[in-house]
Amino acid sequence: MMDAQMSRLRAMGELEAVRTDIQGLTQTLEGLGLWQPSAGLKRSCNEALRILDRLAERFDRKLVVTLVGPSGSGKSTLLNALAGDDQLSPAGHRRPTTEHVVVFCRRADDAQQLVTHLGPDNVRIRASGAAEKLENVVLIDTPDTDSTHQERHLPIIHKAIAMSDVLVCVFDGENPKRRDHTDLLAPLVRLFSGENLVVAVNKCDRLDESELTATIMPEFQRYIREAWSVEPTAVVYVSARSRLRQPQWDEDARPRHARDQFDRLQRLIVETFNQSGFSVDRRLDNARNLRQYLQESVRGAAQMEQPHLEAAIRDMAAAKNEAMRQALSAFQDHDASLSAGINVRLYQQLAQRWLGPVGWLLALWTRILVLGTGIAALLRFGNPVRQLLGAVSAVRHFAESKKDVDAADRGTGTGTALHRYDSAIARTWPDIAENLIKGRFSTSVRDIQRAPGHGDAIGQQLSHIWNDALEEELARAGRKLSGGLLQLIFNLPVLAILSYAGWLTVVAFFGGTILGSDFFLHAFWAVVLVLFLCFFLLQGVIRLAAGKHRLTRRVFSRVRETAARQRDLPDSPVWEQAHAVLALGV
Ligand SMILES: Nc1nc2c(ncn2[C@@H]2O[C@H](COP(=O)(O)OP(=O)(O)O)[C@@H](O)[C@H]2O)c(=O)[nH]1
Ligand SMILES: [Mg+2]
Repeated sequence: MMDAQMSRLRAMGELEAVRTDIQGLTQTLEGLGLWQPSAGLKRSCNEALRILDRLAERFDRKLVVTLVGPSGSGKSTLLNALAGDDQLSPAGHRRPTTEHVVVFCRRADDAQQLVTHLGPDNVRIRASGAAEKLENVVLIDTPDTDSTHQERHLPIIHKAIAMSDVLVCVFDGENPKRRDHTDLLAPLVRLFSGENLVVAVNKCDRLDESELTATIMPEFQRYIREAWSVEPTAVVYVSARSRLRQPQWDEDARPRHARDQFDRLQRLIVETFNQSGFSVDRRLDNARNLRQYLQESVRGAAQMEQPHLEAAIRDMAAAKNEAMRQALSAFQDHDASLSAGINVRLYQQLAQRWLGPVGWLLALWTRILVLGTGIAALLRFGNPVRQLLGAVSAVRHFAESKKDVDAADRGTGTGTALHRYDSAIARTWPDIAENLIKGRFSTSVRDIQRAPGHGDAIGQQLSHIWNDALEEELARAGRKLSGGLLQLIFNLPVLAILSYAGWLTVVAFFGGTILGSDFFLHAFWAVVLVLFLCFFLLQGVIRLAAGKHRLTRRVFSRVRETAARQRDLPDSPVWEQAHAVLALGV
């Protein structure tokens, strides 16, 4: 008893794990709205989750074995033969014969779940003493499919199958390889693991005995394996009608022989399936099979897109880099004030690092730069982001408003830069979009607004790269130009004069002599002149080492390098989903 409970608990746990996996898959698919197959796959996942719900509900209940197959193949006759009651499910030539799901079970409440989910009108319960051998199994016959009531019957059949554990697929032996029948069953069969599938070729009494065993059955077995890509637990030939209590053969259509495998089928149901505890394993098999089937479907669909999406991703990255390059070159060409701004920032760096009289003068000079000519450049340069974003939105509305484009064109290099960026993307986008569409992306990707990097995102990315590069270059130049030795050399002359004048003053003071004001005026000018001289020299050195154009060029080349290295295109659904679909294929 304990063992049974433990194994049941373990099974419930595994069922939950399967459920979580399928839910994860559904969530992934939900994020792939642009990839068209995702809708259908998501539907399958949801359907599978519903089946798992049913399965969890009936975990403790009897194994549900369902007969399915084309109309007239002999499902009802087979059920009657298995039940040992000729009248259990209506069979015959006049269509429709079976209009309801017929449930053969021991007690009426064995069929309760079916009644609840299919509706009482669609279920006929045949609780019978004849079912005494079926301790743990419920047998179901399904309604006709190709009758006038097909519309009404098909949903019932689907629902019944979703609540089944084992499928017995019945084929008409006189014409077993009917494509439409195998195709009709194919999507339903996929819900079951091979272990839980039985194929019965009925009416074998109509076929020549030796042909049946030597040719028909082996060929049929191969055919089924190919059509459904599954290995059923048994493929048997039966003559259901011969096994009725009263077969009532027509005189002109008596059986051609008495050979069949009905007993094997019956044993399978009454002995194997009927074992207690058997249902838990069967159900887990089905659940695992369902998960595997969904995972394979998703992987298979994603793999089909691989070459197209890989090409699209490669081209997107290349297009972005090329567009970035063009944008940056325009930026560089046009904006001379940028260099002035960079120059001011360099002086700010140095002012912070330098000590001594030259350091004070540097700080003063930086102030003057900022307040004077520098201020406009600093603002414009200090916030390229705002300029970029303004230009982006201007260019983005290209189609709607010529006025905005004119404004962008009239603007500085940044406007042209973004314009160049967008037109570079616009040139390459149609080809990329076609590749995406070949990878079954929605045709809405043709819209240029879908192109990665189109719009604000690229402005932000650019400003990010820009600011990083600028800070690094400035820090580097600042460090190089603030070495201790350099500071010492340039401060030394002023310090020497200061010390000398100080020395003379102090010595004179203690000698009792008071120096005249001429001395101090002279000393002051000597200090000022030398300080200015040193500062001019230092400016020369700064210009040589990090001339403003040189520094600007450095920043640009660093920006360009970083931009080329950037592989990701942030906030772009197309880019992200193309990657996600590729990842599903591995
Ligand atoms: N010769 C022969 N006829 C059968 C056999 N099984 C069923 N039939 C006949 O095929 C017809 C359709 O059977 P039925 O059970 O109603 O098929 P269903 O639509 O699949 O339920 C009936 O006339 C049956 O008597 C069989 O094993 N041999
Ligand atoms: Mg029937």
